[in-house]
Amino acid sequence: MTKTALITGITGQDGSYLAELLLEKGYDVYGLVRRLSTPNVGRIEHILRDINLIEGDLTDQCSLNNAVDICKPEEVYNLAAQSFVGTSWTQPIATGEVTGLGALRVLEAVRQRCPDAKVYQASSSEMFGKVQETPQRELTPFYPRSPYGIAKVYAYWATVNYRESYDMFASNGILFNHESPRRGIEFVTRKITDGVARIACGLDTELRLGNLDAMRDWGFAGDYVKAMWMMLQQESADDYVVATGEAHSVREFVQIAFSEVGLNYEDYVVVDPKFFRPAEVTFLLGDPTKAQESFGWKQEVSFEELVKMMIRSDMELYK
Ligand code: NDP
Ligand code: GDR
Repeated sequence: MTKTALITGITGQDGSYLAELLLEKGYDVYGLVRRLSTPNVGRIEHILRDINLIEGDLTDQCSLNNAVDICKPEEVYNLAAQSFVGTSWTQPIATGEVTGLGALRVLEAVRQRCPDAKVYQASSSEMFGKVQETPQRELTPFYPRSPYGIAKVYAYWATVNYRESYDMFASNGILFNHESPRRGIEFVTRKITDGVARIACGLDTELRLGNLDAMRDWGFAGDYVKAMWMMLQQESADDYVVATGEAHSVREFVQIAFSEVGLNYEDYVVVDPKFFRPAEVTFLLGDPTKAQESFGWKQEVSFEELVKMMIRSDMELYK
């Protein structure tokens, strides 16, 4: 029997990989897309014929109700968000509306229209913020450090609450940073690989960055969308950390990226206070034991392979 899935945020990095995965598994895939002056379908251009797009917005309850009425999904993946932490200080209200309340609206649409559907909520390691223990696991207390982190904590608890209040199948994936050649250009990994490729091709002379000592647990987005799907195949809903269990600094990422094209980062990187954040999350490191033991998830792409994959892709683009 063919299953039907609705993905909010299908035009984003994760949405595009998840859509590919679900198509491979034989799903009917529906994606929610918002109206923009120019459609942002670059990441899903190659599968546009295989998926169905429904217009809607996480700030509009009617459009979400309508979307679930149209596709009657068995699985709903709520990946849509204002997902850039930096922007959450300049647009805190919009971030709260979309990233926080938006998740509640998705839960409401499912509760009212298709209560048997399983819901995946894209929760984030940013909820741990000023970390209360290392490594961070499912029971580590939250201490968000940005309006984005606050909004994700709201969405996390809304998901738990709908599970407990209405017996809905609603799971949180607490995912640590995951990257790919499809990563948005303002996130530090892609900003670095794009910048290095530009410098290597003679199009730029410097790369301006913020805190080089920030530590992140970085994995490959293609591996992480598999965990999302696995979570919804379990007997019951639950919350899981997905991470590699390895932390690296922004500086290490920069070093490997420049050395891939035979350059020394110290000759090109300029630290610019403009890219420092009002409050920082300095050391994120996840413990994925529960996801590994419950459904056998494992990381396939290593940190070094990830950096190299992203550099190769950006070099191709500029060549
Ligand atoms: P992206 O920023 O690449 O994608 C975000 C998606 O949300 C886009 O499709 C965007 O659409 C959509 N969107 C934004 N605002 C709205 C709105 N008002 N209504 C409907 N759709 C909207 O994020 P990622 O793919 O990297 O991340 C996916 C999810 O996982 C996000 O919720 C993110 O916060 C979360 N997350 C990500 C992690 C990561 O490392 N990547 C780690 C942990 C959590 P458009 O194309 O129109 O802008
Ligand atoms: P993050 O990702 O905030 O972890 O959120 P980002 O790549 O933006 O920052 C990672 C770290 O790098 C430092 N940094 C810089 N960051 C950016 N963007 N630009 C710079 O020039 C720069 N220089 C240093 C930052 O200070 C930070 O410490 C991502 C998003 O995908 C969220 O949606 C998701 O929830 C979390 O990962 C887990």
